[in-house]
Amino acid sequence: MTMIKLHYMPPSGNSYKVRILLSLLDVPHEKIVVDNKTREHKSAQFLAMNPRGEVPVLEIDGVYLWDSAACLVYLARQFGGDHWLPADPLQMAQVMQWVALAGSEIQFGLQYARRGLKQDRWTAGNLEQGQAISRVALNALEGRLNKNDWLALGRPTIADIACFPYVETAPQAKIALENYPAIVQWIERCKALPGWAER
Ligand SMILES: N[C@@H](CCC(=O)N[C@@H](CS)C(=O)NCC(=O)O)C(=O)O
Repeated sequence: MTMIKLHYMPPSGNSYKVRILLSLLDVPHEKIVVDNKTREHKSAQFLAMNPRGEVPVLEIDGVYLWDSAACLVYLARQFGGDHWLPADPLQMAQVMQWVALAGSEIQFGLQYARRGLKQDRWTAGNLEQGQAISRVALNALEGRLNKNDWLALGRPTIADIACFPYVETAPQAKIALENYPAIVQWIERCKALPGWAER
């Protein structure tokens, strides 16, 4: 039987994406907390698992997957049949364009602006720049969700999971979601899915 371990930090939004899918698919796994206080994720031992020194890392029978997007792809295809990430090339690409948004404007805008405010650590521009990048993502999401319940394929997929954590915490990046009513409704729709993990 495949042994799956999630190396994560409880407050990490990128780890939360993986926790959501593990929970939705009810995949047996072990959780290993990485100690942020001792900067364990920058240790030689951790860097051997993930050269970027970040969580999450998903360990599958001794194989290490880093980046939440890779973890979602693996779990969806291994345990979710065609539901969360279909094998059909066109459908897969329609899901992956939103996963790509999560790794670009959402990370460099919403995630880093929030982190800057919480930790006073600004690695990719100041608050104003972060908020401007965030709005590119939020406008794309709002435009899509205005006319659709889900980001891709008319059903929940890893597109929704990948975008969710840092969109939900947009107010912590000092971006009010009141101006994005379709996003606010989508957040509630996601949280109502059976098996959705608590933050
Ligand atoms: N693109 C990566 C980003 C990972 C990332 O930013 N991880 C953060 C936690 S959410 C981290 O490990 N930060 C530790 C640090 O920067 O010291 C992913 O999606 O997994």
